[in-house]
Amino acid sequence: MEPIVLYGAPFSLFTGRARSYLIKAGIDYREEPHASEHFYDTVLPKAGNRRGIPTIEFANGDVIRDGVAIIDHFEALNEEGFSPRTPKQTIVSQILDVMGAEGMLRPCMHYRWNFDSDNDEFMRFHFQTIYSGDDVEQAAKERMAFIKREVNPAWGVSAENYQFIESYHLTTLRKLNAHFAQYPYFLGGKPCRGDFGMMAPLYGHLGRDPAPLALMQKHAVRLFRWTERMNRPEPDVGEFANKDADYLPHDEVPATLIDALKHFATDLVPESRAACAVINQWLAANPDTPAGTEVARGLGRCQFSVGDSVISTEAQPFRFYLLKRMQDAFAAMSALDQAEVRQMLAACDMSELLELKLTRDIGRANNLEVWV
Ligand SMILES: N[C@@H](CCC(=O)N[C@@H](CS)C(=O)NCC(=O)O)C(=O)O
Repeated sequence: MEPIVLYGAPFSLFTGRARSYLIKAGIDYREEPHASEHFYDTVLPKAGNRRGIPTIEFANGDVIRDGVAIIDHFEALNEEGFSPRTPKQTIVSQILDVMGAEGMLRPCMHYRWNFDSDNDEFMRFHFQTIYSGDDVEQAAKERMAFIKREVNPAWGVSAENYQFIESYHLTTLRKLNAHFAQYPYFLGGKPCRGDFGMMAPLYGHLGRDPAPLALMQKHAVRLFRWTERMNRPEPDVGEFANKDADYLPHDEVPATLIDALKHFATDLVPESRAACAVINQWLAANPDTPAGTEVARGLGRCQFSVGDSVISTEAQPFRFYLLKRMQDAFAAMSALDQAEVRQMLAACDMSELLELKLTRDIGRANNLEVWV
């Protein structure tokens, strides 16, 4: 079979999820930049005209846009081989997928854009690779200035929050380092969907840009090793005595992971609560939105507090598209399993995630997320 083409970029956040999946699933692919006539003329119209990486193209011309949709496609063919089967592990894998979709955008953007002396040359090179034509330098410069000026504050990265973002990230490094000192992957000896999700923030930005990479290598070598491992076809578990290539037995969610989730909850839960309210207000104000309408990336500003920090950011519906999978999986469980999951979620301070629901479902059509 001819290899598929992965339109992506080494420094792209969301490409990290799909690339790692393709590697671990043994799928033959070639990665290419999307700055080509072929991409714009032929691929983009099949991608719902929403330019985004990752997008894949099969030899027969079929296209899938969106990292989660790419994994869904192959997982359906692969008997959901990277989904744990037991209740607590299922839920944890799905929560990590939600975290990976948007949960770490603030550290990702802060450590990329506010450390120019470390990152500037690196970023200029990479941004030039996403343009073609005569003046890629100028195009890259304008794009980078736009992100600093518009995108960072829109996503809650502003000077009054730098300190919070840094202390949150250093805790993330510490907690995940402790976890990956014990286990090669989040749930033991094999990656789950949540591992792929978490590669999005933890590789393309936080595990690769010069400033945050130096931090990760200094404070979290075992987490750094996980980012390497996730991009290799072999299990890459040489430093571990236990080489079982499976999820932990007995539906175990280890204490090191509970501890990390508890930390993630401090920011994920209030942000999801605030975003849910804003999006539901939007839905109430726009009841006539026809079924099949594309879901916008952001639907208004939401505000929430973490400790002393007040964060204002875009309310993004995509996280609820993924969160609903977790809620649906929970709803399908027996009362006994639900009780175990509830106990685990309480230990992670994440019980509320079961309740945060949009009043309208999100589906997919023509390679876009749409209102059902
Ligand atoms: N939900 C999408 C998000 C993809 C996305 O936003 N990708 C960014 C780059 S990491 C992008 O393509 N931005 C617009 C562009 O480069 O044209 C996914 O998970 O694949």
